[in-house]
Amino acid sequence: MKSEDFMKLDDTYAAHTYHPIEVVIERAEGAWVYDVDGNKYLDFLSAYSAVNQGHCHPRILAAAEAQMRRVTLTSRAFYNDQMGPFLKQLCELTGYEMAVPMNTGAEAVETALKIARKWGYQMKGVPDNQAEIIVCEGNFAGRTISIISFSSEEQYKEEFGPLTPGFKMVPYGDADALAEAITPNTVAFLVEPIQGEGGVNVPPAGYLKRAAEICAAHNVLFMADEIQTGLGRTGALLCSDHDGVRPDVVTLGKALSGGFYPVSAVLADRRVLGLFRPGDHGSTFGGNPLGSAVARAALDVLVDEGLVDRSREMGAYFMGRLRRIESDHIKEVRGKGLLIGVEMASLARPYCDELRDAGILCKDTHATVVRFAPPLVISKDEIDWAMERIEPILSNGHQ
Ligand code: PXG
Repeated sequence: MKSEDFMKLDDTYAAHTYHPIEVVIERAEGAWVYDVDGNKYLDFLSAYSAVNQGHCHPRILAAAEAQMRRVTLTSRAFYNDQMGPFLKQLCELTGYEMAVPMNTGAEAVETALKIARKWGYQMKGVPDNQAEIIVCEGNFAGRTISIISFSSEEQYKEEFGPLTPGFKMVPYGDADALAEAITPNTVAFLVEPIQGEGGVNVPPAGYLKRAAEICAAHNVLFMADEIQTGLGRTGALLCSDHDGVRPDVVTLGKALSGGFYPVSAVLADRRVLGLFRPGDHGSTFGGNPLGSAVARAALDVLVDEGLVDRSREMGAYFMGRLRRIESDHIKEVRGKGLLIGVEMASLARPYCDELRDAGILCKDTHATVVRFAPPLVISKDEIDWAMERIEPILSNGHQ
C-alpha cells in the first residue's frame, strides 16, 4: 500500500480529531523517520517532545524487550520489582521526595489538580468545595473534561460542557495579575515554564521566580507542567531550573518513556503527596513493570548520553542559524534549548507542508508558529543538513 491508501483508511475509520501533515511513517531511528514510499525525513517534532532520546533507542528497546518477557502488568493490587526502583531514580534525579506514576500527560495533570485540592482542604483550611486553581491564558495540559475546562481555546471547550468549576485564568507572563487573582481559597497556580502548544511562548525573564515567590508568600502551591519542557528539552533537566525555581509540584510525561510507552508522573515532597491515602487515586496501568522498566532506561539514556547539555549546545547552534536567516516572512525566533518556535508573518502550515517535501518534519502550532523540536540526539551535521533545506523555504525571495 502507498501513502494515499493509508491516509484514506485513517480518513474512513479514525474520528477526525486531527489534521495531520501528509506523511505516513513506517519506521524511525534516532532523529530520522522513513515513510511507506521510501522517503526519509529528519524529525523536528519528536512526537511533541516524547522522543527526546531519539526514535527506537536501542537501550530502551532492550529494556522493554527484556521486561516484556518477564512481566508487563501486575496492577497496583500487588507490588512489582520495577516501580520502586523507577521512582527512586526519578526522585533522586529531580530532587523530590515522592511521585505518583501515571500514564498520559493529562492524567498526571489531573492527579496534580486532585492533590492540590486535597492539600488545600487539609493543610490550608479552605472550606469544602471552594478550592480555586489559577491557570494561564494559552495553557495546554491535555483533553480531559476538567483540563479543557480551564483552556482559553474556545474550540477545546465548545459543546463539551458542563465544564468543571474551580479555575481562574490570568495572562501568561504577568506576575502582578497572578498576585491579584489569589484569594484565601487559592490552592495552586499551574503553569508551563514555556508554553509549548500555545506557540512556544517564553515568559519574561524573572517571571517564574516572582510567581513562585508570590505563591510561597500566599501559601499557594506552585505547580509546573513540565510534560513538554522537562527532561532536557529546553537545555536544562527541568525548564524551571533555568530560573532557579523549585516548583512544589512537577508533572512529567512524554520523554519519561523515550516514546516507547505512555509513562507520566507527578513529583512533590511528602508534605504534599503524603496526603494521598489508599483508595484516593489510582490507575490500572500506572506504575506497571513494563512502563517502569522503560522509564528507567529512558532516564539512564538521558543522563548517560548527556542529553541535557547536548540540547543546550545544539539548541544554541540551531537557534543562532535560524536567527541569521534574512526574511521578512519571519517575525520572531524564540525558545530555549531544542524547543524552538519560529513565528511567521502568515499561516505556518504551508511552510510545514513545504518543509515536509524537502525532508523536514515539523508541525505548525498556534496558527502562525513553526515549531522545531528535534530529538536531543540530533548532531550538528544533521542540523546543517536541515538548515540547507529550511533556509531557502523560510527566507526572502520565497513565496
Ligand atoms: N501538558 C503539556 C504541557 C503538554 O504539552 C499535555 C500536558 C498532555 O499530555 P498527553 O500525554 O495527555 O497528550 C501536553 C501534551 C495532542 C498534543 O495532539 C499534545 C501536546 C502537544 C501538542 C499536541 O494532543 N502536548
